Amino acid sequence: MKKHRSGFVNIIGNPNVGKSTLMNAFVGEKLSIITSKAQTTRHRILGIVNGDDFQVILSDTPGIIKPAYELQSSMMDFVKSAFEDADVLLYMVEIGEKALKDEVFFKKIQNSKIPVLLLLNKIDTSEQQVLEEQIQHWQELLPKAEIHPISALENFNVKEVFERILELLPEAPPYYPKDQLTDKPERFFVNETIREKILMHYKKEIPYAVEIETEEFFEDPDIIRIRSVIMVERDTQKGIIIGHKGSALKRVGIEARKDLEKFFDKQVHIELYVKVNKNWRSNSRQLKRFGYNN
Ligand SMILES: Nc1nc2c(ncn2[C@@H]2O[C@H](COP(=O)(O)OP(=O)(O)OP(=O)(O)O)[C@@H](O)[C@H]2O)c(=O)[nH]1
Ligand SMILES: [Mg+2]
Repeated sequence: MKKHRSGFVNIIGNPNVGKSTLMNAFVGEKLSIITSKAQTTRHRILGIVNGDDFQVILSDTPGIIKPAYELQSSMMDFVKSAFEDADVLLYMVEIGEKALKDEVFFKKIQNSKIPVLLLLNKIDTSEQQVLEEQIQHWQELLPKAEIHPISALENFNVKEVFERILELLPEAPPYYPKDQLTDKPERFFVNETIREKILMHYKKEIPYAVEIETEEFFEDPDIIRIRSVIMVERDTQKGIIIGHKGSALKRVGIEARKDLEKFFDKQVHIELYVKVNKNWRSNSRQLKRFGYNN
């Protein structure tokens, strides 16, 4: 009989390089939201891939930044935790990038005792010669890392990386039940889906000042009824979220509902409210309530 392999495979890297896109590609479900804006992911999200003789526990993490307020410090705590329990590190960079902007984290990768796969992402946007230069650049910076050029978006080389991960995982029994896909509850995915629509439709600081809290999640046999609050930091932001005669908020609700109906494979009814929660991003009690402080 084949031995069972299991372990933690943690994806880290700069903002916007494609970490969440890759995690979703591995899992085959949209567990993490994806947008073209930096700092889309705020949490550490597990995506579990199960097979008869393996369990790969992937972690998507926030992009590495220098924190300017407490929410961002909590986000970086999630990244730190991902360094601590990894069996394999997936360090993701995108074509054209030179190194992690945070030197402390970069040194950790350089000195890592566990296997590091450097995933050079978005190669669909690059030419062969540029790709070769990039590979050489990373080989010099991280001589111990294995370099894999990929396109998470186009699913290029993703399967090969997964096969390599399986070879590197230790022999171990599964950590989670074999039918489990993630560590996050249903409400979390509701919150994230709404936040994705806000990242897509509002400009500048607005998405970064928003947090979602789902107050009700009732599952009837044929419909899920949801009520969520969109929290902003200031009164002026509340008006912007709602928009002229409520039109902007309505669009968020409609688009979130469509995605959630796909996600839960069921009809969804969603009610959205907007509330001001002054400076929640810098308030540790509020952050804890929203699940940011471990
Ligand atoms: N062309 C191309 N675009 C990609 C690829 N992978 C991801 N993207 C795009 O890059 C953007 C960021 O992707 P995400 O997966 O949200 O990146 P992330 O690293 O999780 O970002 P943060 O959560 O903000 O740190 C999105 O617009 C993706 O569609 C790829 O292989 N090729
Ligand atoms: Mg992300």
